[in-house]
Amino acid sequence: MRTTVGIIGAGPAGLLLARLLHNAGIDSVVLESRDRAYVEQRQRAGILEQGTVDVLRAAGAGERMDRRGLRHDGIELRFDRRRHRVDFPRLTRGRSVMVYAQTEVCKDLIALQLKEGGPLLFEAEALAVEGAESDRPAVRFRHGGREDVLECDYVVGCDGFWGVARKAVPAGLSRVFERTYPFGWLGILADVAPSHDELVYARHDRGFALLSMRSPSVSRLYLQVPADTDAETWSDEEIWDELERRLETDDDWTLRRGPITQKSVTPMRSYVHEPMRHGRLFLAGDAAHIVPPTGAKGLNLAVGDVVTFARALTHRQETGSTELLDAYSATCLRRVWQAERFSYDMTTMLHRHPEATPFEERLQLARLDRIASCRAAETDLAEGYTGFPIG
Ligand code: RFL
Ligand code: PHB
Repeated sequence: MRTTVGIIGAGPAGLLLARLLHNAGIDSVVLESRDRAYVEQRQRAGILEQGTVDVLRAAGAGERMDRRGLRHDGIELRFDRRRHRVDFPRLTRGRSVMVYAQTEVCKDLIALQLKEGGPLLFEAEALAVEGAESDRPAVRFRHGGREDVLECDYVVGCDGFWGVARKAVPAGLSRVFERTYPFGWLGILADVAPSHDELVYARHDRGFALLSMRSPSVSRLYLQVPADTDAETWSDEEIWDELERRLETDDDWTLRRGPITQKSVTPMRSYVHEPMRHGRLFLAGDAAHIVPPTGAKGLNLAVGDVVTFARALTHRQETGSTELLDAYSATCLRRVWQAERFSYDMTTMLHRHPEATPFEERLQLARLDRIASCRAAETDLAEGYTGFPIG
């Protein structure tokens, strides 16, 4: 098999890249190790930045999002039983975010790719990227019980944190910047209308809690738990009781309960692999970087990377210049580090660290109070949350 761009992974990064390249008249093949149902059901992100919404619309993938997605103009911060709303459009000259699940973005992009785009192979596992330094890189993969080779002009590793693409960068040329956290998130999906019309991020002495949603009738909620927690050790009633405690306020707000349809624990990590390019191998999305989910940035970063790559390759095809491809890693990393900083700040401001001193706990409250009382601090949060510019 031969193609211009070999894409490993059909998460949001790989699928959107295939769409952007198709729209630019550049052919690609997508290899995905899992089956279609798995990719379409994997519960993950829920918040699309303004820039991500704009990119999906421009790519012709925004039709269902515009019908089903929920535009949100703010979030609520809860601390000390107080509530503070951050109004995005007021602070950012009109920007907002969209609540539209990653699963839905993937379903939309898969349907478009199968209808209009190039090959998208499910249950096709990339085994290794070969010849990244040459001008004929290749992906060795297994599909239908057979090993095969995909020859490419470029390979883009969109295969997530556990993928194989990153391993093709020689150890001596890689630098990894990493931080793990001693806690994770217990996430639930529940068949009950959200108890608030916007997302609620709560700092509580017992730990962080987040109220989010998937639709007007489905709630998504998270609780900070110790990193090694087994989700099954929490009964449904214990989960609701703990959410209620951490989200409590001084007014008459109440938490609606309903049947829990899914629960799982997600570990938290900050991770950046530099550089994001080696020869003709480019890394995009979680394959190159991870942020803790508190800032809702992971999917949005993946979108920024593949937009940057598609622009750079289009520029190369149109002008013959490799200038933008050569700048790919540096261009992406600037935005990645801003998102790393934002996600780290949100995480450390809102979570209970098991070793935090009373002094550090007071500092967390002071940071929240600063956001609630100072427009510059609040604007900084609103700008970070609604997203940093791509490119
Ligand atoms: P993905 O989605 O992990 O997709 C990688 C794909 O590659 C496939 N793959 C392979 N295919 C072929 N051969 C191989 N050898 C392969 N190895 C792997 C995998 O099967 C998979 O299909 O990476 P991508 O595309 O970079 O997208 C990244 C996002 O999925 C991720 O950053 C977000 O989900 C993070 N995230 C959030 N991001 C946001 O922007 N907003 C949010 O609100 C948000 N909330 C979250 C999140 C992540 C969470 N978890 C579970 C980690 C909430 C949670 C709980
Ligand atoms: C979600 O709805 O899954 C979600 C929302 C906001 C976050 C993280 C996850 O910061």
